[in-house]
Amino acid sequence: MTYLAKPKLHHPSLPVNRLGYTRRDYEGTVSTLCAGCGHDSISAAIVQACFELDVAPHRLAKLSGIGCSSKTPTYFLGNSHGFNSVHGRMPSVLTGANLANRDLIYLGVSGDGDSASIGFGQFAHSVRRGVDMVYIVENNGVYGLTKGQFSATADRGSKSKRGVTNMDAAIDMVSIALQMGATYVARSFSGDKAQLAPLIKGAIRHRGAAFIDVISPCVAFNNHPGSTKSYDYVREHNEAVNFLDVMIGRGPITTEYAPGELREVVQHDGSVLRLRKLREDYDPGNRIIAMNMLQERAAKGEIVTGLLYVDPQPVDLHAHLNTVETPLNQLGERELIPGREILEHLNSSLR
Ligand SMILES: Cc1ncc(C[n+]2csc(CCOP(=O)(O)OP(=O)(O)O)c2C)c(N)n1
Ligand code: SF4
Ligand SMILES: [Mg+2]
Repeated sequence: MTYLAKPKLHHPSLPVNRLGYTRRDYEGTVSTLCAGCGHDSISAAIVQACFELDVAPHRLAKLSGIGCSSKTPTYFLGNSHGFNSVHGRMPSVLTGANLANRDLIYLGVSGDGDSASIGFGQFAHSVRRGVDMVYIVENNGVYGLTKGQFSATADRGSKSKRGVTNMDAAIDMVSIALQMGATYVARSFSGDKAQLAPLIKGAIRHRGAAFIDVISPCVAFNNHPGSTKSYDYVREHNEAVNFLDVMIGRGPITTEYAPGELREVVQHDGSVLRLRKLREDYDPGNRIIAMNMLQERAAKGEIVTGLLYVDPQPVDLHAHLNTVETPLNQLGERELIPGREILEHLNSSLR
């Protein structure tokens, strides 16, 4: 396979972040996806989020499964760790990597086929275990890579490009993530980078299972009238409940916000999620309200977007398992060879 590298030359006036990197330093190779594919816009939002958060590229690991969506990690964060796994198996590979080295940021990128069909069990269990990760599903309602079969997230009654009606019930990934106990749950649209990039930033700073469902139209197979995952349909039926800003340290509140419209959530790591409320009655701190609203709106054919739920004090898998703080590859001889006495004590406790 050939990958097209982008030219290394950077314009000298490109802005740099606190680490001295330009946005270009967070890009990958040239995308081979169809022109206009929503997935490329998600890659651009990931690049923006990592650039703005001053993420050191070597401190991030990107993992994926199989699909057009799962190919995208090649097109962003070219200087980070990467693992392109088997179809539907990204969550278990990510879980293993995270258990071995808790010092990295884990970004799982998957598709609706990869996560709602063959990998549905893996998705559900990684979320219910509270793996500290950012899990992004690039949701186009079809298997794009294998030429447009309905996926399990395709809405009942929606039509394929050839006019066939989908008769099966849709799996709503956001509802499942909420039910499985994800502690940061959001939905967005690939065509709305201003909404999506801050949601990714908030998820990166979250210390628990963060899930983002991004509706990402497939221009080749699912962007026609009759589809509920087309650019036109999503633009017409999108209802954002809030708009997020992520502040590292408390910045002053700008005049953009009218008093009463703002809700601040301080996360475990000190970052502040500043939510501009677009709906007065929506509380992102209440899992039940989020689940009810999603169901009500879905019944009307509406797509609710924004930060739907956040628990600012999540408890992740490492805390559940009481694992050692040090990444396993940094453990020294003293910790790994505890001596005869401790070993005998351990063995006798297991007899
Ligand atoms: C074990 C296995 N089964 C089936 C396939 C064929 N396959 C490749 S990608 C894919 C679906 C991809 O759909 P999705 O995750 O939605 O990604 P998209 O291409 O739509 O972004 C399938 C079924 C495979 N590669 N491996
Ligand atoms: S087939 Fe669909 S999902 Fe795949 S690259 Fe083309 S537009 Fe994107
Ligand atoms: Mg898909």
